[in-house]
Amino acid sequence: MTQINPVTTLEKDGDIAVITLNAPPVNALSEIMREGLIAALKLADTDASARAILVICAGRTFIAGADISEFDKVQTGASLRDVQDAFDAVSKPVVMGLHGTILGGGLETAMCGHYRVAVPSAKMGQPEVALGLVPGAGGTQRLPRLVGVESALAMVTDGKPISAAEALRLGLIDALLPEGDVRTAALDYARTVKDVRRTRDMNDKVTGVAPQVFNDFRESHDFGGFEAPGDAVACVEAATRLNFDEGLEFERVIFEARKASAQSLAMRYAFFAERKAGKVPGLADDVPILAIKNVGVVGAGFMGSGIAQVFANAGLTVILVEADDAALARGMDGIAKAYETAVARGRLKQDEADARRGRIKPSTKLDDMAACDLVVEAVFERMDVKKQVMAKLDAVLRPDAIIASNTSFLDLNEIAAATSRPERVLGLHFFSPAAVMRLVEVVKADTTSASVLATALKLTKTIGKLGVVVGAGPGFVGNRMLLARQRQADWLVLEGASPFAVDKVMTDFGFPMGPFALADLAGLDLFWDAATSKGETLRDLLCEAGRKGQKSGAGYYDYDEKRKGSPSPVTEKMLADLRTQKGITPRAISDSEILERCLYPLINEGAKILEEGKAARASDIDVIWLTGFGWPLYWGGPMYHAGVIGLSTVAAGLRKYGVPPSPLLEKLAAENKAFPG
Ligand code: 3H9
Repeated sequence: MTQINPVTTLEKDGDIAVITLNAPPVNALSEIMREGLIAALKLADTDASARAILVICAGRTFIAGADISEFDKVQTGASLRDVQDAFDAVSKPVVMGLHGTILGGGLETAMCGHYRVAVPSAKMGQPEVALGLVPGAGGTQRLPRLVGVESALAMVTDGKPISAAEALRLGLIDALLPEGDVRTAALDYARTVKDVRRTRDMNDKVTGVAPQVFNDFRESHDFGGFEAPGDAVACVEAATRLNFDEGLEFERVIFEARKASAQSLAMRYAFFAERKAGKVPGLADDVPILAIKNVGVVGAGFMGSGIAQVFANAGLTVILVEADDAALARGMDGIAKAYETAVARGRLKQDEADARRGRIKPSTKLDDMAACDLVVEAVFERMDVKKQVMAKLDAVLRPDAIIASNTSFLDLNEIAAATSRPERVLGLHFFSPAAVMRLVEVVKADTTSASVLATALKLTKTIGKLGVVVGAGPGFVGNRMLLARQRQADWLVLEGASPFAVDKVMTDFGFPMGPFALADLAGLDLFWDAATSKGETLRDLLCEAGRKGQKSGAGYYDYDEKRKGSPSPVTEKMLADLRTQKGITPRAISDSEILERCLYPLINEGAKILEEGKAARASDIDVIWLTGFGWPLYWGGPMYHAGVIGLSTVAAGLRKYGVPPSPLLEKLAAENKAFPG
């Protein structure tokens, strides 16, 4: 065996030269990998005793893409273009043996080989759009040559990987191998191949494609504010009107422009921010993790039922407890319906749905939870109710069991103190709908032990969620910042903006909905009490009039039977009356003022959260807003975006609108710095 460099080996197996790349964790195609691969291809090609070449990767995956961390640096050494040229120069058949996640530059490299074979569990795709990029190593030119324009357009614009079976059907790979050892099966395949077959020379599927195909595709797809998918379409289109080398050059120019774009910078930041979020400063790697097999959920309302499904979907047995039979039956009906819908929409097979549903055991007795390793309470959001449930759970559960609260706003320290085991209490703040939303704020009470925190974080991974650790305090991170925005939004409408204009500015910025549509969705009576309502705010007035949001058919907006909202003249009239009552003469408010007043106080609240140590890093706050609150990915998150605008601009804006900037924001603005990642 020849060790070409630390990550590349070349060896002979009979008359096949085997190149193995080995750069854990995901074999990203960094400079050393590119150099090694090129050198190995050259050497294998000159070996007269080798009839064909097999390229495989060690570890959990074939190349998962170009090395994203290199994109911000000046590129040195061999480029991915050099890699492509090296493949094109080889005079022997090259087989690519694929397993794991063959993504981006990984798939592009695979397509440089002459034959591709994969195990059934392999997944492959061009996810560059998720980083604000287009494929930049020939993907937009080779993919349509293999799978045709229609499938290539879908893959480069939605970025979703396809299965190996689908890849075989489309012509992206040549054979499915048995699951397991790729090397042995791919070697067998390599022994059968005879000819060199370069993808660049396969022009059938890109010849004679009518330009209308691309116009139709553009017209039938809405990419929202994302720029990259449209550019990717242009690159695939280029494959049908330019020769291969011209097409490559066209793609290269667009890739470079995209790499330097604000959107791609923000999306690459978000990629690494998400991965950093799982690493908690001060939490040692060797903290004991407790085994969680049996879980319980108290409260079978919408939230509790959703959380129960999340656990059941991940293979855990769940006891779902509700106080009375009727409420329990309603919860279980809702769960059954959710699984039926999943089957009807083809997202789940019937037997899998039945198995998941069967893992949720209904009960009206907390005592049935005695064997649970962890219980989440999802009861009514009121401190006295929460404390009562916590105390009861404390009495029923094993002393080593963990109790988690799903409170979204209440003081977790007070909740933990209602038990005799405050070190085993924490918050697991799921977002609604729990089965869909990836984010879970893992709330650390002052007393929560390191082991309990580490266990909860591991659990969020097991159930396919993204756990971000936050400190206890009203609203934790996400809702606390949301409240800062809502306060400004409420003032804006009193001063003269319509709620619908505020929402439009937010949706134009890229949020899926604005603050008032969001409030309607959550229910306007969430923090409203008829007994104490003073009728002093628009929300009070709406609730008093029975307009409690989407669920009651009206809130800020009027809703039709399909829950589609339209601006309501009733709300406008209530608002006008409220202004008169308060002696406010409405003024015209510009879109830019609305935008600044909705964003800057939210950023300011984030700065306070950082100052108070309630979030470990600014990027954790960004991840929370990106995954839990619909912050547009291409703006990178509020704290990142503040850095792009400039913190001094944010501080000046806050002062202009009468909001004192936080000391941290002031300090960083004065030093001309951004929030530290
Ligand atoms: C591209 O290829 C452009 C080309 O078209 C043209 C170029 C000219 N680079 O996610 P995980 C790290 S763009 C560098 O936790 P998983 C990651 O940061 C790229 N690092 O594991 C983490 O590091 P750490 C197209 C990368 O099992 C560690 O690996 N490709 C890269 O949950 C483990 O990652 C993509 O967009 C990378 N490309 O998921 C694929 N990928 O341990 C992006 C990962 O220090 N990657 N790392 O925190 C993924 O989607 C997932 O990482 C993957 C594994 C599915 C592969």
